[in-house]
Amino acid sequence: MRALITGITGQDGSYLAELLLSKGYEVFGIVRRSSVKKFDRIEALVDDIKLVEGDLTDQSSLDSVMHSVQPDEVYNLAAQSFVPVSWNQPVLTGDVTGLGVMRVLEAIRKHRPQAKFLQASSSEMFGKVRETPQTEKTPFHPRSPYGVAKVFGHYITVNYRESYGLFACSAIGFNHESPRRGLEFVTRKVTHQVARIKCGHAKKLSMGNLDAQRDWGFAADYVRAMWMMLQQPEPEDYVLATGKTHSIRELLAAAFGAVGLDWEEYVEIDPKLMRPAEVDCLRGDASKAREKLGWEPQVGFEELIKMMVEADLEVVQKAENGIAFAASLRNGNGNGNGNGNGSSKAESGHSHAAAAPRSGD
Ligand code: NAP
Ligand code: G4F
Repeated sequence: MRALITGITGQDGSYLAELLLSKGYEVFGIVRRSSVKKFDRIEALVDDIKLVEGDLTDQSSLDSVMHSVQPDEVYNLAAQSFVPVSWNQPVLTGDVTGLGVMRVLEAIRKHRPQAKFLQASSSEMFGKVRETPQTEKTPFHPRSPYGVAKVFGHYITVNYRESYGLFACSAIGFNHESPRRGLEFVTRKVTHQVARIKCGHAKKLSMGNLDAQRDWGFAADYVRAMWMMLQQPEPEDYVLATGKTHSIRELLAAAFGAVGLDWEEYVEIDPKLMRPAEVDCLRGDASKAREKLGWEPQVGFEELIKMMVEADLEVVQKAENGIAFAASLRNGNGNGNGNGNGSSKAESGHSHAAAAPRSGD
């Protein structure tokens, strides 16, 4: 079997690539041209996967990839996925996160109509929720340009299934996290800063709305459900969620608590981090996925946050070691041992190796 993943360099893409390789798939991933290659999350896999250049804003690149790869399964995980950026870059977000889905579907329709297609839709589509918990039947009321773009992506997936008979499915994913989560998202922002505070590198954590509530699960569980969706006899849409909701305050308590600190001594509110329109509370009902796919998330909230804090403590300590090693080289006494054990291959071999912090995060 041959799979094509858009967004393979992202959090979910890296877990999905690992899962598909473990099942014996030949895995292709679309990557964007960039002046600097940022393949941190898939560094351990680069010898086992095939990377092809393309961009969701460019139809011709998607056509040519689809024509040459001829995949059996296509997973569309690529998106401008950070909600606040969607207010600053609404047109780009609409182009990539919304129209990009249609471009991938067009490429499939023209060059590989027998391929099965998975769209990574989002609980952000429920936005100002009409009912709780949210199911596949709950009406949408998105609250950001990102959410609006995802509604387009969802309905164009349904439409290509109904118009052209494509095996096209929409996975309505609630928030899912991991040590590989981008540093701008709230869970990773918190766990990474907790690690920095614990190691003495920071004193404060600036936060936005502490009242928001999310249904948080573990990313590896969610990509497993995406794969299961494409193994069904019929293409259908599924909510993927844990069914449990926690507030940002509870997230802070869990993360600081994991290293024996009291969050209230470190957190300050920055009004600039409040959103123009907020999604107050999300809680998903994944009964359909449980019953039809036999899917159950394996990792709960407390375990997830503890895993992320521990991974970030490692990230911060490795960075410290790297700085110490560089200093020892400058001073002429570096021997490559002890503090300087910074082999990137070894690091990325860690099963949930966290993405290294990037400048500006
Ligand atoms: P992520 O870490 O932000 O990854 C996004 C991926 O999209 C990256 O590989 C990125 O490539 C790629 N990308 C961005 N713009 C592109 C473009 N113009 N052309 C081609 N590739 C492009 O996101 P994630 O958390 O893994 O989420 C995966 C998908 O699930 C996204 O569609 C997201 O909206 C959706 N989703 C996520 C969650 C969640 O909680 N994680 C929940 C619901 C839905 P670069 O590395 O080059 O930037
Ligand atoms: O972690 P977040 O940025 O995730 P958000 O906006 O829920 O979106 C994520 O989940 C969606 C699924 O529901 C995905 F579709 C989307 O791609 C992305 O993966 O923020 C979570 C909550 C928000 O209510 C936000 O206002 O945390 C609140 N928050 C409070 N302080 C903060 C902060 N969020 C961020 N990023 N940074 C803060 O300082």
